Amino acid sequence: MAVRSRGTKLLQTFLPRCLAPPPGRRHLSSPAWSSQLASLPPRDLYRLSVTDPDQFWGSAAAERLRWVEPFQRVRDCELSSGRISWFLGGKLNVSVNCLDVHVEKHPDRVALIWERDEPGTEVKVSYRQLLEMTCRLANTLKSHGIHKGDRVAIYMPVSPLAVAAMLACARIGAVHTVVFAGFSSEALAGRIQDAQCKAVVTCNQSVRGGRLIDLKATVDAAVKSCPSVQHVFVSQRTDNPTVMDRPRDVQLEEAMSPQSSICPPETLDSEDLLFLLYTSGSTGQPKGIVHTQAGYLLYTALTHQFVFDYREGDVFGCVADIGWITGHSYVVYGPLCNGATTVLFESTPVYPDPGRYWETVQRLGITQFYGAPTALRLLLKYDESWVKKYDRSSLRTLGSVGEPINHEAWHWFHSVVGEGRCPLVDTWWQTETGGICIAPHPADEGAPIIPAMAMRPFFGIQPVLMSEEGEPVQGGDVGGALCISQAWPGMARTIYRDHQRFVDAYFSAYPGYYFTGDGAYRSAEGYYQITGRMDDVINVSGHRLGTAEIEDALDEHPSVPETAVIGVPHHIKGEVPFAFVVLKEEQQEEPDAILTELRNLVSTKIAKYAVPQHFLVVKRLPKTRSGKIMRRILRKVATEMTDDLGDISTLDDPSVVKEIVHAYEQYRKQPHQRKEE
Ligand code: 7RM
Repeated sequence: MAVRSRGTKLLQTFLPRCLAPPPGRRHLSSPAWSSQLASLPPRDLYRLSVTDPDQFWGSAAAERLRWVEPFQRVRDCELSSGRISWFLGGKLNVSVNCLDVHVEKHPDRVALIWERDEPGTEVKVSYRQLLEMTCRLANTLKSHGIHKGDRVAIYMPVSPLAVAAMLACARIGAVHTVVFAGFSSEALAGRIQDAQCKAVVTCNQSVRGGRLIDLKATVDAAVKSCPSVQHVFVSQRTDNPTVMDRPRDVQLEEAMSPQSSICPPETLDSEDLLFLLYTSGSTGQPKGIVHTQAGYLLYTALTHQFVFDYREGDVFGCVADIGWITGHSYVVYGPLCNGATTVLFESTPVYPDPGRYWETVQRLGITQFYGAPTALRLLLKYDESWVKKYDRSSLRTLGSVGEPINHEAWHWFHSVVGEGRCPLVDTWWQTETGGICIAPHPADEGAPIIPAMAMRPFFGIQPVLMSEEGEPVQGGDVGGALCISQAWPGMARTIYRDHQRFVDAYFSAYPGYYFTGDGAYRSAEGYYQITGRMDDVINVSGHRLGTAEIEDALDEHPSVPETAVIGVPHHIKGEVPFAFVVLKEEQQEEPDAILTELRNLVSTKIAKYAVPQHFLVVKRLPKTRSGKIMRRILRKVATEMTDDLGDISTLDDPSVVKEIVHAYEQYRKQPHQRKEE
């Protein structure tokens, strides 16, 4: 039974007086948005959300989510200590909100369209089927000793079973941590160990771009060093056999089939953990970002509706992998909470040819297409006929995420793909923010969209730009460090088992504010443009990588005393890692074999995409007297901007600069280096 909280009533008496919608404004038709809020223009909703967050979020949570017990208090947040709680005292179940509520109303509506690697072999899963699959999987987990609070690693490609595994965890109150199925066994093991996972859910193989990848073999290698893992559940994605180590290994489909298709949902507190997702920071191990139940779900549902102008009957196509936060929020939780039909894209943008995305749009009738700039930059190199030969008239909104979108890609996406008639939303957000924070609001008719600008804060988001002195910068046409001054329901709650690291990373640079790590510019009109990372995190094809992680992997090589990795621009991937490597004296003459070993090290320790595109062997690194590597100088060298090195007076020995510039010039002369660009 749905229980309404006090917020709804409050809002209904409050709204008509102060925020009457202007006449003639289009009604935003979303099935789950029932009150007068629905008829308000987004601009007025934004004002309400920042002037009275309790009112706004309280009503939204009461109306949009089904509660087992109503919450007693909308929020209790103190940014300086990283204490963030929303909808206190409320009890609910996320899987009920994503499944059961829709099965009651429209059991046969398609929940998932699994766009499998091979074009034309898509599989549709209704809400009823997804609920049954989720319950069977949940009962399977329970019968193998997994209960509320236990952590479960999901190492699977995008598929209905992967979604069911996430929702099955949510149903029984287990905490999932999805690990991108391209990560190496060591990266997987590190995450399993940090989270102390009791089980891993995987597939025998994955299929991508026509190629098979042995996921189970990677899991086997990983769990050797993970004593917490009691079971590995293996789904059969391909017909090829897998070595099973029973009773540890459990064939998933076999185990599910005798299970009941009903699983009573666990009642969870608003602030119980929903999932962990590991993400790179500027130092140390990846951080287990913690998201909780109600606030996260509500925030993804509202952003999914408003930013993409989602309406009932739409086919929502976010092509992200579920291993990234974008897949969590806009393939799974946001769309399913809204009762949408969501596409699971298993393939690649160029398989079997560069028309794949648009052929899929035509075949599935996709209405919103949400992708990454790196893929767009790759596709725009091909002839426009790859786009134009497919009917894209179903498209209504286009979206971009993951990194700054350059003007060329923006215009190609908007004019060629969208024929100039679909709003293109550049959406800025992070693993830590849970959902989109800055983006145009296409549902707000008449609001301008300026190319390549993330534009406007979402409901409840108050961006602040900070000067180098740590003071808020006022006015327009200014830049600074991007912070957010008030808590919002979708934000991360902590770093798993390391709250101090959470406070240090996000709340101590500018006390009282959430610091994003990104720089931004605010135009005279008050619109925001993200300029990129300010810390030692680089963004390869939209995926975050800490330079420290790569350095850690390289430094393990016995012949390598020291390395420094920076990001350099790349025309397709956005950025690629560039490694400066110091070799032991005796190795300096013949570095090629070592460089090959270094490439392998990074690939096995992290993932293939983390392997530096460039290696430059140097005698020593530029350091300050306190021993800090001056990456700024390395960046200038690698981007060939040595005319303007800035202040090098703090360098311990300024002659090192000449040395490195010389090494770089030699490197540039090697013919094989040039053709890689
Ligand atoms: C959703 C996601 C977060 C980092 C973030 C930025 C960069 C993401 C944009 C962007 C410019 C954008 N989560 N970033 N979106 N930069 N414009 N629209 O990507 O945790 O993996 O990465 O990605 O630097 O801090 S993430």
